[in-house]
Amino acid sequence: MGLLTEGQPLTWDETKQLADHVRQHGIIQFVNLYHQLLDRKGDVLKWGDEVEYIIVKFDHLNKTAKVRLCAQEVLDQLNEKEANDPDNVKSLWRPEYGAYMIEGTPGKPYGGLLAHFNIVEANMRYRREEAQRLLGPDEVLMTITNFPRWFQIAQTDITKYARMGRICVRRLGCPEFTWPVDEPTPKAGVSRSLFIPDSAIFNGHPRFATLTRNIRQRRGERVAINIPIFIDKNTQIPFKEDLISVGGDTDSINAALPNHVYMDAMAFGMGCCCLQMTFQACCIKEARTLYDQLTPLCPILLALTAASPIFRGYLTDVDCRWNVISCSVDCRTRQERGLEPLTTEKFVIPKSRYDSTTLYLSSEGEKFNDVPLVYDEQIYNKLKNANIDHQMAQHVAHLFIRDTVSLFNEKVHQDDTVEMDHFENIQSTNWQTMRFKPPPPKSTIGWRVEFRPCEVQLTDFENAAIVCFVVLLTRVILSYQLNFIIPISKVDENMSKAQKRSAALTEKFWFRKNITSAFKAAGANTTLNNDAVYTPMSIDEIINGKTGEFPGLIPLIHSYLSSMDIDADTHCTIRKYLKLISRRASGQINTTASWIRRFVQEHPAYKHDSVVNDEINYDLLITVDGIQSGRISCPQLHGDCLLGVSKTKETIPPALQKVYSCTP
Ligand code: GSH
Repeated sequence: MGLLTEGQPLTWDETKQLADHVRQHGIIQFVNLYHQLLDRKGDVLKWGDEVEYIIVKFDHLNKTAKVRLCAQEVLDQLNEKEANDPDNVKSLWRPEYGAYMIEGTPGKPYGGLLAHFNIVEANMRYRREEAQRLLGPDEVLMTITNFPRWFQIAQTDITKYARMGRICVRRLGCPEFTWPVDEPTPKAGVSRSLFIPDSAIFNGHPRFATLTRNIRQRRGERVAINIPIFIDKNTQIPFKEDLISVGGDTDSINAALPNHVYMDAMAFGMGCCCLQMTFQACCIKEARTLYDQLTPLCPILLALTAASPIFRGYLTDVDCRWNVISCSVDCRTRQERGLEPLTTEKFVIPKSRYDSTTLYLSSEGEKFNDVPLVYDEQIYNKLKNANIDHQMAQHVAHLFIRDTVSLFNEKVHQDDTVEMDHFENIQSTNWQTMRFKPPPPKSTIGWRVEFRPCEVQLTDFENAAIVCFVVLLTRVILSYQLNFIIPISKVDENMSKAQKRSAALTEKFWFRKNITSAFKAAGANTTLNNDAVYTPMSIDEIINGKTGEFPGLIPLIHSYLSSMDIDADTHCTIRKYLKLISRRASGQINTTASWIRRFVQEHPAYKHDSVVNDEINYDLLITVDGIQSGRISCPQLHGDCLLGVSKTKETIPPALQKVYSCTP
């Protein structure tokens, strides 16, 4: 969770009037900070994970599961410890978009010791237990990317009620997926969703509702999310729901595509959970390198962590949340989406503000920036005139094509020499696969990058495995000077592929052939569209390697680790993590998405009509609870990787603290 400005939110009309003010001052703030901190060097590797959770309430008598709208109460208690003793807490808790979501991070960032890999999972477990203790007896904290069964329109009821002449009198369907139960309000409130009540949005802070309202108002209509339905043998084709029966208007009817699951609110996207990581680099140059080198890995990690095949109670043809969130915050007007000629807007903008990065920032990446960049030229010129280099100026001028979508009265006028809120305002609502983060003013924190694509996994073991894998990759990238850069257009193509059903097994991704060529050599000898640079590879080949052709990321990590002195417990933990990643990549074990899909398809109550009904939803979540708590073993998801687990600890033994350092 980034910026959480306190205060009184302005209306959308007021916010819109101040859009240029925010941009102008945001740029001044960035320039001031940039020059103050450009030469900041010598920071050490620090990193941390962020896990998002949802709270589920079970009704065992009626076999239903609902999202429990209690995040505020839970956070109030969780935050007490931090308020009393901020330097000595083992976890930090923050709100997220849903009133049923919370986000947890370790109390302090981890550092360059290899032994830190041995405490990640234990800390995740600590967090899970800490929050779980505050919940009711039938409530469970879950790391599932998406709550499966939101509002569903009951197709059979439609005919029944039509016959009774009551079609518009009663809302048809199943609005009872929140606890407390609440009704959507299609004609009032911030999201005006046909399906989700505003009470599902976290209301302990005005940011989330304000973003929801402003995104809708800026766009000029409700957001529209259409995800292809998974067509099973009994799926009703064409699949088209009776939106009028749930209060739909012409806009929603026009927005809903046939054979797609239609969703109309920010909650469908930002209400999903992910696993993020942030890395502190030693200096700005290293941060730019990491930003670029991790960019081509985003779609690969998205496919590998795919965990969301169900949306609004239907099996879909995608495995990931990414496009759903992207559409759920797509505030572009019709002109900006290229649907109408530009008359009042400045730009046609190809992507939503939640999307993949479009620009490499390092000198090695520059020539691979092959996607025409939409950026504000005036802002670019200002930045250039302030001695910001071409790529960084483009990057910021690109972020700043967006309007602020959340502004607070108290924050309109700021001291640009010391504050950064206007910059952060735009930065923190550009939700891209990677985020380049300048050091906050007056802090000891250095230049950082955030890795944002991963879907959250069911167990702490899996989440720790992914975190450790990505952190180790950053070490290997820097130590071996690896180069993953391919044209950014190919990364975009990979992002679309990564979300398809079973992508981890069936898709081929553009990947750089020779990743060990030093930057200079690669820059000098290769041209953009040269087949010599990149080639289609399966996730298995990328992760595990292909004899004689590609070394594979895991073998590279093993080779890196073989030169390090590691204690036995840490070594054992890392090996288990890498084994899990390796087997997911090879298809020996399922991705979370494939496992969930299979669970639904094999459930006796599934009618092969793509519908995930209450009973399946309940059984799925009960099983997830069993798996994440270790009561149910799931070889399809974990193979034998969990055997003998776990030697992870909550603290590092003092003896190990001095010995190992994996700083390159
Ligand atoms: N849950 C999201 C995902 O699955 O990718 C990521 C979290 C996120 O972006 N949350 C929004 C936010 O603004 C909530 S509206 N977070 C703060 C930030 O990005 O600085």
